[in-house]
Amino acid sequence: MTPTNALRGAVATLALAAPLFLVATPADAAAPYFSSCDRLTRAWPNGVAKGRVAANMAVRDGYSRPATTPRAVAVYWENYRRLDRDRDGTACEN
Ligand SMILES: [Ca+2]
Repeated sequence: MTPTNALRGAVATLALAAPLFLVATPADAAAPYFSSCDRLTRAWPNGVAKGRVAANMAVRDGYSRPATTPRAVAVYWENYRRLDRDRDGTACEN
């Protein structure tokens, strides 16, 4: 294989592989907007956290364990600007 053919092969391989990075997962589906913690906690009673570390911190601080499923994390990132006022990584802890 000449260097040019090797390059073409590499480019073709990348072109085939690239779409694999674009496959959407369920967590990527648009997360719902919640205008208030009152509304968010109807769906997520303990609030939502950006990850397990933040959830553990909420529990250490005396709150119920917030949800950290992929969907809950997506909900966190969609709503944290309004609903995680103290920016501790959990929205609507209670
Ligand atoms: Ca918070």
